[in-house]
Amino acid sequence: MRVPARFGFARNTVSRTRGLLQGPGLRRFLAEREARLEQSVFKGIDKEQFVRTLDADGLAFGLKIPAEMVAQIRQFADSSACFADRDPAHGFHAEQRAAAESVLGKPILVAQYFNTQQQCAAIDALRHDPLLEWIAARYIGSVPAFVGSNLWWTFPVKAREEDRFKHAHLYHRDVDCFRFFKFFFYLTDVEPGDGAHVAVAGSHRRPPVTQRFDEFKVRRYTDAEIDQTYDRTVIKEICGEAGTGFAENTLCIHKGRTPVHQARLLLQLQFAMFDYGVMHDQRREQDLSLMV
Ligand SMILES: O=C(O)CCC(=O)C(=O)O
Ligand SMILES: [Fe+2]
Repeated sequence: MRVPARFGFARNTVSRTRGLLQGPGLRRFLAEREARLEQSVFKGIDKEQFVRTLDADGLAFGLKIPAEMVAQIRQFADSSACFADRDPAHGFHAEQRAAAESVLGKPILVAQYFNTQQQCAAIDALRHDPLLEWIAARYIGSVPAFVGSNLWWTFPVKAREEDRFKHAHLYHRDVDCFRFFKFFFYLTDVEPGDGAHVAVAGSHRRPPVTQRFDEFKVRRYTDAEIDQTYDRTVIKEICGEAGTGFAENTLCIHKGRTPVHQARLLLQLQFAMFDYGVMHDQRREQDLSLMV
């Protein structure tokens, strides 16, 4: 899937065909969410405009989680173990990061929670929010598959280069499905220096080509390659207070900045045309263990 999905014509053909086959099912799905829109926690969003912007720019802004929901997710994070480098054997509680780092013998750049949707009611509510599901269906053009929630800390550390590479702190694009996108929500205030997500608006339609066959490749890019290819005005460093949310088709060039001041807690909800079972955070409890 990831290989054919690198080709624009394959992405468009598969999306259109599936949209046609699923017409009635999609209309029912949209109508059902529209009937429950007042239950959404997101108010004052022009949903048609949101989807048009997401389509045109690969990025759409303006979502905000209510403060009490932010508090519930923070509470979940404070009371649960996170896992260094997303490794189920490397669990620790965030306030014990220093001890975990001495066990691992390196700075911890990223630590992720597991089974978040099952264990945190606020995350489950967001995943089922009628506005988010409506946007997903309309954008994907067929009944959307929810493929996973992911909640992780990015810590302000002198990270190893291999960890910055592994944890997407170098520019790249994701080729996860024929049609897919992600909602991102900050659960901490993110100002410059706090590990902002950076994305290049419009680059889902215009990948950088600085090497031969680049349009079909999936690789990491240097900052210089991106700065040379795109106008500064379309390179967006996305900041915002806790609760801020946006949607991104991560075929757009993007990266996480390595924080230098505060840690960033981020929730991501991903929707796609198909679920290949590789983006979710579900792990068997018996496979999880604490380091400290
Ligand atoms: O941590 C970030 O902001 C980047 C994450 C990323 O590359 C992704 O979610 O696809
Ligand atoms: Fe990514």
